[in-house]
Amino acid sequence: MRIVVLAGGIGGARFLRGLKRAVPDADVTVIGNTGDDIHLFGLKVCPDLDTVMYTLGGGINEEQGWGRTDETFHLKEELAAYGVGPEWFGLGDRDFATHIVRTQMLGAGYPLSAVTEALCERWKPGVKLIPMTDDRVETHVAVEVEGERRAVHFQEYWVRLRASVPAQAVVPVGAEQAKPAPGVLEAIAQADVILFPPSNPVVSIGTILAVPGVREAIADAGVPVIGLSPIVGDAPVRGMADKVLAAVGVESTAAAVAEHYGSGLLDGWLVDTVDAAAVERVEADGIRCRAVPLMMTDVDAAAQMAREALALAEEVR
Ligand code: GDP
Ligand code: FO1
Ligand code: CA
Repeated sequence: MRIVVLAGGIGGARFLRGLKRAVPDADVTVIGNTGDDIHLFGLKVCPDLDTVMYTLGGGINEEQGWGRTDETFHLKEELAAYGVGPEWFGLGDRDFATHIVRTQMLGAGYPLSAVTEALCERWKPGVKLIPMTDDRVETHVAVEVEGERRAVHFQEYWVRLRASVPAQAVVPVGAEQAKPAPGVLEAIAQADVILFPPSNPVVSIGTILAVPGVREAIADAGVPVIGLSPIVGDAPVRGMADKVLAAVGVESTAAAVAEHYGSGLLDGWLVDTVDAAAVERVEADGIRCRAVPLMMTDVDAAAQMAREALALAEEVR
């Protein structure tokens, strides 16, 4: 079975680990969000690609959900001693190596997709991980700080500001000109099922869908497209997705997120059992909906969610 998954960071990665356990022999292609990417200290950092790679490769810091296990921060401290920041973004020593290798290969002329493949030779994530595009796309957030409207990089909004200032707009800068990376449209066209894991609908999956051709390819693939809600009990399970949903005028409920994707894109939607009341509303919109446990408390729980998603795919096929 060929499965395509559009993934952000933590939510996407943890779901993928469950999917691999549920269907170990499936051929899984992951289209990763690169809108969170940031250049720091002259290095290209790809948080969502790395979170997927480290989580599936066994190198992730489990508690944090991002960054490396067994990490130290000597380099960051030395940079700070020179007064070189930003101090608000925690790059560890082990993680730095990934960004150095990536930046070196990009400098030598390799596209990000080839670099990602090379990094995955070490981590062996058991999936084909492709960035959504080889072109530069950077999510910026329009905020108002002290009465003045300005745009900040997504990481500054998320990590430094902790989404504590209202987001007025979320813009994937460069997306309109971006081309899907090699293999993205091919994987979608050849998929037996397409899954939206419980990733951020705006700044993870929304950004991938903003790359011209991706949304159309998914709609035209003619195979079940199944999503899992990242919103449980009217709030994000982790993080601040409610803030960026508000910026695009979507309420923070499992049903509203399904409607945001729409029946033109989604065939099936899983909500958590606590949101069972949403099933009727989602189905009224023409999207088949089931309420099942959606908390990824461990890999087995994530695997069970993957099984439910694949079962729903068979139901709508
Ligand atoms: P990020 O790039 O690290 O923010 O990760 P993603 O975009 O892939 O996923 C973020 C989303 O995952 C958040 O909106 C969370 O609500 C959601 N999420 C995290 N853990 C869980 C979980 O156990 N269950 C569900 N349903 N959603 C989760
Ligand atoms: N998230 C944080 O909240 N604080 C950090 O200092 C931080 C550093 C960091 C370094 C590498 C990396 O791959 C991810 C990192 N993240 C950090 C997570 C990440 O940037 C965001 O949580 C996601 O991009 C949000 O979607
Ligand atoms: Ca992310």
